[in-house]
Amino acid sequence: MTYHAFTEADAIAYAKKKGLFPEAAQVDSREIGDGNLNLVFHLTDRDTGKSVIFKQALPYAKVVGESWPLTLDRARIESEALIIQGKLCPGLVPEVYANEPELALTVMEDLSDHVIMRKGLIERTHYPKFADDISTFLARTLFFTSDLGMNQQDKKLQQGRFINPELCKITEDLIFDDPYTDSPNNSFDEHLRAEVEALWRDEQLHFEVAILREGFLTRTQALLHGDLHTGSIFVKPDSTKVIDPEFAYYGPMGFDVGAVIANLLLNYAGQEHWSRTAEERADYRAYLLETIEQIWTGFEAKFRALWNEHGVDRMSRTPGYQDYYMKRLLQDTIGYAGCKMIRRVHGLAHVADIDRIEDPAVRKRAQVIALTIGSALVKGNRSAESIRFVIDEAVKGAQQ
Ligand code: SR1
Ligand code: MG
Repeated sequence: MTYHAFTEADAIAYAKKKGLFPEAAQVDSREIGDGNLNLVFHLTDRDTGKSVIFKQALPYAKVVGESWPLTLDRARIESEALIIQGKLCPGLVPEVYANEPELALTVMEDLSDHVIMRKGLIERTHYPKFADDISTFLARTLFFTSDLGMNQQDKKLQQGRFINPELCKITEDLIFDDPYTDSPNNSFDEHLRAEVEALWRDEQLHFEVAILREGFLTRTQALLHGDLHTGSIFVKPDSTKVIDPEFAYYGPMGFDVGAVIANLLLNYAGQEHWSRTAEERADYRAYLLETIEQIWTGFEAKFRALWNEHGVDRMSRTPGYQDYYMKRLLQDTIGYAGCKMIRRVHGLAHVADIDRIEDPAVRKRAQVIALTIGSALVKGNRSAESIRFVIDEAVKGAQQ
């Protein structure tokens, strides 16, 4: 079948043709995609309740329109990455039922009993299993796709399947370039102009971003998810599912760990509004910071254990090397977390945690908190010694 963007009716017809539902079934189809790039259809059989998700890539970036063409190959990358992640972390990603490259379509498990984590955090929900689950996901996917945990020739071949230049270019521009200059891609409230212009002039910040950008462009440490924000994570109090790895490519590990931390901190900034009282705000912020600390400590312990037990590289057992590697990974995590916070305040794509705050004065306070913490993380990344640095900067950032 040649590529065409599905309507809700097309999705039903295709599902029946492929035998996912009987021909006579009464199937409801709803387009529910609220991301920046793709169509997502939720299909349910009215009688049996059986449901599946169809995710279809559009040949352009939905958030901008047809003027921004985008490769359909990202659907292949996404389903291949999901399959690799599913093998390494059973239960932590949705099951892929089918993949149709010509239609840029992936058919996968319906996760509607979960909620998108960004929404859950805005509602100040606690997820007691999340830190353990996401640190497992990060440790296992990053370790076993790296030269530490996989045959180094196989890794190079695998890298070839995940070059992903067009989606990397989005990241290179939107995260590591546009926010630091007067780019037409930026979009921000006029009330924030002075803060944004100060950031455009901040050469110390630009110097650190240039180093982090170089890492993103040149370091092929592990197969990354590549876009691990809280809109790419479905949660329930007892379950975590990572979705949407269409940005997957071989890059620096800290980029994925930093993405999770950044998005918890964006919600931390947004609590200026979402918490109704000072006490509620202090409680939920403490929960977010505790979660960040648990994610890093859990990740580090699991990654070191995998290294000690399954390391394939003789030289990586050289005394002192693991400590050196983990410290650098922590510093990268902190630097990338900062970049990922800053881009969501005045770059092209924002986050609901801050953008949905209606009162401009409160929204501005949240934006300034996010920019302050983000800049501190970027500027301090190469001297940070522990995850406490992030916690301390978050507390300071909220005190202004
Ligand atoms: C044009 S795409 C904008 C953003 O959406 C995706 O989720 C990525 O974060 C990308 O940077
Ligand atoms: Mg996405």
